[in-house]
Amino acid sequence: MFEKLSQRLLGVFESMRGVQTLTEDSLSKILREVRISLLEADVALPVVRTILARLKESILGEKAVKGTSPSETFTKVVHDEIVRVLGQETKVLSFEKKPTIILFVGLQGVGKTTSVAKLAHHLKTKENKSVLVASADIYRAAAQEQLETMAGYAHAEMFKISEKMTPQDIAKNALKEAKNYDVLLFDTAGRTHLDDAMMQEAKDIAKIIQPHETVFVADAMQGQSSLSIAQAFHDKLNLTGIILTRLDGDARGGVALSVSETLGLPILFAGVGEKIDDLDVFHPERMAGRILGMGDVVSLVEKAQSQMDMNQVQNLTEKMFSGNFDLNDMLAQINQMKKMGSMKKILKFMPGMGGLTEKLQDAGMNDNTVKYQEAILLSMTHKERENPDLLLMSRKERIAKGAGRPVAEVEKLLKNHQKMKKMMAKMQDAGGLEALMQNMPKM
Ligand SMILES: Nc1nc2c(ncn2[C@@H]2O[C@H](COP(=O)(O)OP(=O)(O)O)[C@@H](O)[C@H]2O)c(=O)[nH]1
Ligand SMILES: [Mg+2]
Repeated sequence: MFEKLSQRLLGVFESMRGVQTLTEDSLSKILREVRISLLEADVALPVVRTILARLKESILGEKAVKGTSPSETFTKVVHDEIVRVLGQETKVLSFEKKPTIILFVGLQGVGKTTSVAKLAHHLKTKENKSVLVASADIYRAAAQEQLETMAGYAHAEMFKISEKMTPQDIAKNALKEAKNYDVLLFDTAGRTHLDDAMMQEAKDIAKIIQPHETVFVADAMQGQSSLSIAQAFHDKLNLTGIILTRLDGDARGGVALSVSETLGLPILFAGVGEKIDDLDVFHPERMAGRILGMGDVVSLVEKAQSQMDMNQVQNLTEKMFSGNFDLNDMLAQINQMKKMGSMKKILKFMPGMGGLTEKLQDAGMNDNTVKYQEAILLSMTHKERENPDLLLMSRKERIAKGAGRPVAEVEKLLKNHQKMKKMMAKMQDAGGLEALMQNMPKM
């Protein structure tokens, strides 16, 4: 869905090729191009303004990095900004409460009922949760059957309503039944337009079920009108997150780039089709990568930066030796390795450390596996990388799926991390840090 925006932005970067220094003039010309790209993608005007202001600030603030062209630096700045407007971090739902109650709201036809069933499927298969679904839609003739059928695909239980139940009755009774489940997903009726009665009903339901998450479902194809509707729901219901549907369509993507920034809410999931498993966890970083289609340039800039900035290397090296080497550091190290060439190269500079090269190879630290390890690490949350002991089997499976690697590889990475930690201690004993810094060639 971001094809057009992708093409335009890539065109902007392309036009900067060969530019050696960025003048005030050329910068404002380029920013104007970016502005047009965003507006054409149907990004909301206030969000476009925010993005441009921050881009300008970052560009002017960015130290000129020797070895990178303005085009490369600019690409990285735009990438980082897109990650930011998409919500920065992947938001992971918490299921500490039992049952965890999630209320779905939004206009009619946006994909609420479908998303309830998809999320039920996701939670059952990826999170191993027991799920009850319920629908307060008593208005549309087939609404209850629709959810029941789709929930059936997910093998989730559906709360059965009896005749004459009001939406409020359904809320009360479904809540009672949900005591035996990990999660209650509560679907509501929508109207084709904003409507006081609909809002009041949703408020009544929220008051009864006291949801932990109130999710607004928005159709990415509907463009900017979704934003004011979302805002109206937010004002009344205190939304906690967004599900964007129809990202498989040919929408221009503006809603995705506007909704999180406008409401200050995370996009939790993206609907990417009509089938039960067409629901993806929304990763801002990966989405930005997809939009720009050029993660390589981003790391290229980082590579040059690291080669120029020995402080950065020193910081990481110090961390390596600190004994608190967690998976976030491992990820940072993988990034460093990509920039620096390889671990071997670093070790070569350290007297007496040559032998460790093989051991690192044994521990899986060769260039081929690094790519996969990075994918696995990126599929974890920051917290999980901080404390890998948190990782239960179900999460490991999910991480494996997210990274497109077998679970055994996730397990192996965790073991390798333990090994590395030990190895770091060994290096410290050899007085490696100072030796490393002294022998580092001037780059
Ligand atoms: N292509 C596509 N269609 C979707 C998606 N989500 C929902 N739909 C379709 O949109 C239509 C309306 O969905 P529904 O869940 O009934 O919307 P509700 O009125 O908000 O409950 C159905 O035909 C769904 O199959 C999606 O992510 N992609
Ligand atoms: Mg529905």
